[in-house]
Amino acid sequence: MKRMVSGIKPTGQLHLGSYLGALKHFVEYQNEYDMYIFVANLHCITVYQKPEELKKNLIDCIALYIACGLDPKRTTIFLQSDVKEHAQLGWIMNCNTYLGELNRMTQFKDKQAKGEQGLTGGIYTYPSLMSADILLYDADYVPVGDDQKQHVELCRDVAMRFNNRYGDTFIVPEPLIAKVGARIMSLNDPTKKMSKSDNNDKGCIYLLDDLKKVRKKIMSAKTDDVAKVQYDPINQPGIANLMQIASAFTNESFDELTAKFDGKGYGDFKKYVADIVCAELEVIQSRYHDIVDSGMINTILENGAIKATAIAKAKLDEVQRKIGIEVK
Ligand code: ATP
Ligand code: LTN
Repeated sequence: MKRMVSGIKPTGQLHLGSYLGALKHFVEYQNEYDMYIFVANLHCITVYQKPEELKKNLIDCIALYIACGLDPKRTTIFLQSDVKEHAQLGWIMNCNTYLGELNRMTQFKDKQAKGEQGLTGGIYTYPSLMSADILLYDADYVPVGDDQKQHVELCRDVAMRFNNRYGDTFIVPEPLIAKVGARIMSLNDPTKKMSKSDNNDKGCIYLLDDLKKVRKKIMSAKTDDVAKVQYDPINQPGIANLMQIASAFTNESFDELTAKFDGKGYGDFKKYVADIVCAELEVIQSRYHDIVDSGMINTILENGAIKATAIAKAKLDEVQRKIGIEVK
């Protein structure tokens, strides 16, 4: 069975972008792949988090994984920091990654270009930790949204370089990017990625948002005056984004959606999208509350950490032997 690894940062609440770009696909893949899905809590502290909020977000994140359909019997679910090997291999990967490579990462470059203050060393070296997250598990595939493709490509380069220097050690993983939903855009600025770091709450639908609020955000999503439902991301980015969302939920093609709304207004189309999104979120939210009440999360994390550690430890031991930092 081929193996997959992926992580989601528990910075704030999970949103429709992380759901459609990543989580929904994890659920589909878990029948066919040996899945390792973790909460990337070490990645999220690259930006200051209030400790009490972070703790709540961690619990919500795990509860939402399960509410969205991840099954702890089939998928190993764990907290990144519970498997100490991530940080340790992260350092070794950092020592095998060139400054030039880190300097090319667009996520970091964008933050610098925007003049964001207080950027930490952690944000800069974040891709090295991400390489470790993946390589520890001999993952064949890494299912991610479009914005993470460059990081997975860097991980491939580092893995190949390491294998050349020290002999075959790592499987060189491939990013797995969904055809639909890989880049869900903000509802009020469809030229920007939907993101929890977005300051404007109207653009982002959180999985735990009140459903009335969800409907309102979709109904007031920014569109255009072309007045035709068709897939034209350049001239009609708002409508294209809503079509991506609808298609990711229903599997309808863009042509099918265009035919369905031929001669109808944007109001009808938005109502359709709002109905689909709210129906699925309603189920997720009700499961989420049951999971939080059940107290099952600690047991899931304990079991996940035991299973993940067994694999990660063997890989780290092999790496440490090969690079010569051990005496035994
Ligand atoms: P944010 O920008 O909201 O802080 P992020 O992308 O930095 O989110 P995560 O929440 O860890 O961080 O992302 C989890 C997964 O969801 C990743 O695979 C990421 O590529 C994907 N993802 C995040 N936002 C979107 C989006 N708007 N559209 C599609 N996929 C997304
Ligand atoms: N960098 C990712 C989160 C992440 C990840 C990973 C994804 C951390 N480690 C390993 C896939 C594999 C993000 O910002 N969304």
